Amino acid sequence: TACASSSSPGGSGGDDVITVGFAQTGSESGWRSANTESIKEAFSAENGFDLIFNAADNKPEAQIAAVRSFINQGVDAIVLAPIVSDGWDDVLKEAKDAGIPVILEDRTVSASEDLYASWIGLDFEQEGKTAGEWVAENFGSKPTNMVILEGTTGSSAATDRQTGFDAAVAGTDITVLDSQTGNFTRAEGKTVMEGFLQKFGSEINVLFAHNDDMGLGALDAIKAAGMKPGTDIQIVTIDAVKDGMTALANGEFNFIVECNPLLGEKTAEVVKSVVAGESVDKTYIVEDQSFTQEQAKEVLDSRPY
Ligand code: GZL
Repeated sequence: TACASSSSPGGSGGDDVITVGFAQTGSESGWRSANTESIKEAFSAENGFDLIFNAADNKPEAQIAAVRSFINQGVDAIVLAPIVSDGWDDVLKEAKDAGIPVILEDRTVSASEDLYASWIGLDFEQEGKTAGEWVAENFGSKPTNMVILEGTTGSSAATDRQTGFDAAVAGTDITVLDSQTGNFTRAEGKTVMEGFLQKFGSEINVLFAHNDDMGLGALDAIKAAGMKPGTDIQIVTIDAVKDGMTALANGEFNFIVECNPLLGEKTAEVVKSVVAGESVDKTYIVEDQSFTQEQAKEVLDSRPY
């Protein structure tokens, strides 16, 4: 005979264990690794969770399939870091119909907000604006050519960072020679930067990379072209992961805007409230900061990720 099922809709643990399906983007960057670690640490057994983890290898269709699988497993809640903003309406409706709350962390979706319980994220538009303000302050008054390594096409992180950046450099004497996606990865950042260098070479004064990892990939291409990163081409990035902050401290990057990946604790707190039927805010934005080369030297050894 079937044993008594747990009190939660489909949780596989004991009565008060919360079974959570976590649909992560993949492992595309240093930021992502830190984010995954933060979530796994917060959704531990000793914190009362049974976490089912899926990394979708940066493939939106695989991530949708993962969420559908969590619904079929009857988890108590789903945490989702959506690779791209669009395409979520159907599967989020299925989760809602199954009575399974969805909590977004990191990036967000374009679907109607009644299809998710809450979003724990970052102000990507402000991150882009802060990066753009640095470029405008340091280059805006003289003719300046720049290239841009965009994040994953269609992700809220890339879209909103670019929106903020564009607003900050509007009206300056800065020309964008080219802007292409490097999909937030080092490898693609390097390849796209090689293309930029073949086309524009020493005409390029500034590189804006939507994340450290693409900027780190670009470093290899810039050096291979016989140019000095941080001097011949000044580089501004977003994330502030250890390798990025190291490049900033040693003068290869010029400015980094932080994007805090440590979202696990807040996300776990919100999941517990939602599962307990308590009301939660629709949005929780985690604070960011920014770093110059001098500031990076000061804090490098104490950075948690
Ligand atoms: C931002 C996050 C982005 C990071 C990248 O919150 O979605 O995805 O900036 C990561 O490093 O790949």
